[in-house]
Amino acid sequence: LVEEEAFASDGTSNSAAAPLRSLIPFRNESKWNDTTYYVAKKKLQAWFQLPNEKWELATILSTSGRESVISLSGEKVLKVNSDSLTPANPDILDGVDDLLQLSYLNEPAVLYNLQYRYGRDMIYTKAGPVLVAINPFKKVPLYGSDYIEAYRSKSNDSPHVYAITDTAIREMIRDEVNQSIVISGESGAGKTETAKIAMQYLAALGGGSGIEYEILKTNPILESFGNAKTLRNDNSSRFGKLIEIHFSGTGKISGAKIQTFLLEKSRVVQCTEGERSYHSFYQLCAGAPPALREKLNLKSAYEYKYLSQSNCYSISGVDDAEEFRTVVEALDVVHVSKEDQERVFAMLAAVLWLGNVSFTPIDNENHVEPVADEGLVNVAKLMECDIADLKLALSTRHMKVRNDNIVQKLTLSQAIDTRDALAKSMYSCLFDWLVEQINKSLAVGKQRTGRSISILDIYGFESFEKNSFEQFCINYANERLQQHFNRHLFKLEQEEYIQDGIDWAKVDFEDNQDCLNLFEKKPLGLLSLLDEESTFPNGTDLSFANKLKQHLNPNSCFKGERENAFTVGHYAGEVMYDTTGFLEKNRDLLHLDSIQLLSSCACHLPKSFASNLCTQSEKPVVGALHKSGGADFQKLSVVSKFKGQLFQLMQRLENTTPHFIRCIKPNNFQSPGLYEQGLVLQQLRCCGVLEVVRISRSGFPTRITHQKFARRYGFLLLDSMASQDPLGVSVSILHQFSIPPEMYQVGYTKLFFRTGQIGVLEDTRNRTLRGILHVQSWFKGYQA
Ligand code: AD9
Ligand code: MG
Repeated sequence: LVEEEAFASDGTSNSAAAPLRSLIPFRNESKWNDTTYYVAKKKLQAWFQLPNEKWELATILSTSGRESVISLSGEKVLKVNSDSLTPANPDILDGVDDLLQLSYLNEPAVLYNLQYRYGRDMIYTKAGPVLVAINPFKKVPLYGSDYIEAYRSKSNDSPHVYAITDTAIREMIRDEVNQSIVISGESGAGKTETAKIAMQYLAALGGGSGIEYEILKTNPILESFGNAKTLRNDNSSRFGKLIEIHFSGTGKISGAKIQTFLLEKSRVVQCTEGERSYHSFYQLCAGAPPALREKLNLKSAYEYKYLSQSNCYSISGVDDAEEFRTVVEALDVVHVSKEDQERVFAMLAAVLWLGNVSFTPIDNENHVEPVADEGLVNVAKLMECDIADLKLALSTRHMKVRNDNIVQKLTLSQAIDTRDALAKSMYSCLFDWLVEQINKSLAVGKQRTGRSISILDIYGFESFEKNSFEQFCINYANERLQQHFNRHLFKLEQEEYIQDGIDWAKVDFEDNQDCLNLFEKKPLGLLSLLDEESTFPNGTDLSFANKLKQHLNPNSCFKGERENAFTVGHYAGEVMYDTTGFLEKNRDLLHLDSIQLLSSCACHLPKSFASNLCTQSEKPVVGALHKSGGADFQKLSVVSKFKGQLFQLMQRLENTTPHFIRCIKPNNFQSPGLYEQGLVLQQLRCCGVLEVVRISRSGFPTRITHQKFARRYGFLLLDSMASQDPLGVSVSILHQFSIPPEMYQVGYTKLFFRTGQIGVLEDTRNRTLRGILHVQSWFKGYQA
């Protein structure tokens, strides 16, 4: 029974990945070299895309012209357009541990291979030089000292974070070059866990001095202060992190240094229903011992407005009180004194109490002042500042108009903004201060060789329904990292061809330079225009959007059709950004009055926050700090600072041999065993895995050593040819089966094939084997 072509072959239906598709031409190999040849054998398998975009394995029953008859699972038979079929790989390639071993490197083949492995708890797969890690969302038996030992001794060579880390160590020692492990992927994909797994391996192999223990203990601290429960991940890192681990001449860890990027500070004062603010707050509220509790006037989490607004206090399976003890223990290990720990907790409590400060009208012009209640009293006490100063800082603002210093009273919304800005600043300064203390404790010892391995755990490309300033910065960073990634892969590919004596025909290579120019060009790039608009007192999010349209429309990566929004064509897909809030977030203003308040505190922590905020400024403001005049605090805009950090990061990475790990989230439910093809495919595109595959495929992706090739196919030869050396055998096989010369290249050690060629040979081999088996069984029957 043949059903009429029931499915549209262009797969036009609903998919989250659909918008990305148009931008990334993933050239499916939908053509066999010679279809009739295959179909004659009636065993050809192909991928057929169902209307829901899922791929299903089909057997081709017959083909004539543009139409083929296929059978799907469940005996369903369909007549379809031959163009809607994509070749599938022979069974022997099921679950190969490097995607590049696939004969047909198309999207369904890649998806199927990863799924095949994932279903067997093989969460790691190589894509050439890149390690793909699919989040298992459950404990998998792949870690611990036995596994570490197996990778160290090379008795296990299946893909693993340990294997990548081991390679990094070996190459650092062998080549005397610094190494980096660059981990990316979207929220919840497993970057932070992967980074910790790599750190464990480094600590196991490079341990001995004890400093490795301190390094591992930085994780609970940074996760407490920089991670939060979000809708996507119960332990989402809200900052980027680079940890540089240094080694001594004997290969032992001698110290480390941590750099962090762009902490999401808005979370301190507002977060979405169902999400939490930073773990540190809940841990303190749940775990502080009675004496500390009393000293800080601590209440339960739900009594603090900053924490109660999102109506989410706990995380299933997590005991915040227990976590608090872990953090305190870790702070001890990295030598933060008990007194300083208490000050840190006082700052956390002060931030919480700030959120409870409320305001009351003082005149008929909407001006307000803080209510002198428990909240205000506690903030002053915890910050060790004068309550009158605090009150003033939260209700007035010093301005300089021409040459006059005037004091402006604040309206309710201005006062709330001022209060929240102070809370956000205090928290992010506290975070930076902790990182600084950790770095002091981990400071590289004297016997350093200057060799290091850096691990980068940074937010991946983000594209949501609504994208704001945060996504803008994150995606800009990813654009930079993608360029680094492409250049490196391209270089590696080139090196392998040259090493094996093969012509290096230039493969076409998509560069993202145009998109980077769109961001970085001066004076007419996204970043410059944003900074310019941010310095105009009358600049608004709308005027910014208009300015972009006015200047950037000719750029092919830019579209600005809508009001208050613009679209960037990123390497991973188009993203529309809503400009609402861009200017304010980029300015990130903290009034001079607030900084003065911090510097007036008796406690050394807020004092040091104030001086740190001053050193971030473009202009020296030390003088201004003591004047009552002066406008808002002048400092580097957020994007300028971020761009600076990013350039520094790229420079550091450029001087290392990179190793890439791409983490993939198989479903949005944090649930084990569920593999959603569409979601995985979208991420494979975004994180450049398909780009690796594409770059490799544009050349000769299948590589087999002459030995292996001769062993597998040698028996197909006529006797006279089979006795040669492996290279000779390889060449004879190629000739005997008339593989067209443009389909392969013969290297010194390996054969290089175009996509699909191994499928042809495998088929011949199988047919011959079947023939032999048939003869054998006939022979046995005859004997009996
Ligand atoms: V985010 O961008 O910081 O929001 P990450 O860092 O990519 O994100 P994370 O490492 O936090 O994700 O992983 C999310 C959760 O997945 C973890 O809390 C674990 O529950 C789970 N996970 C990730 N990797 C593994 C693993 N190798 N084994 C078991 C894992 N569980
Ligand atoms: Mg993380």
